[in-house]
Amino acid sequence: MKRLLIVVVCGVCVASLLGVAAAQFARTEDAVRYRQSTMFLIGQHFGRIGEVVQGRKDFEPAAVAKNADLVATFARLPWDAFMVPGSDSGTQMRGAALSDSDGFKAAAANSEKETAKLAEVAAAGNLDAIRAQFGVVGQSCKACHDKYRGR
Ligand code: ASC
Repeated sequence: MKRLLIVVVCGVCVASLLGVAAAQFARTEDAVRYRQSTMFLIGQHFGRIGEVVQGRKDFEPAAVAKNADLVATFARLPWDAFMVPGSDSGTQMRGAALSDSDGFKAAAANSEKETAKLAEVAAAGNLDAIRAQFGVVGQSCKACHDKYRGR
């Protein structure tokens, strides 16, 4: 009985170590919801910065800095949720994100890097510099979407 317990416990430990991304989510649909929720939040807060850099809203440096900080934080979150096998089914995610996971991770890392830089630039409060880095972040979003997001 004791031996069986040890075997079961060890089995669970090994399974959880091997599971990596999948193990972080109880169900495939949790991974989908997690990344879609995160992307929604990124869109909301990046969009608010967009309204300012495009001249549709007044420039309030503290508000832009807060939004950029949130975008940089959220941009660190969703990538593992794309690495769950089968989670592309019925979503806008293309299977290429899984089959070319190195390319996907590189594109994700670039977005993390550029959003972190946007947060830094926004904290300094120069609108022209914010506008320029906003464009760089937008390109990093687009580069990934072009390859790994369906329409
Ligand atoms: C956005 C948004 C995206 C990106 C992308 C940048 O504001 O919702 O998906 O920027 O359009 O090219």
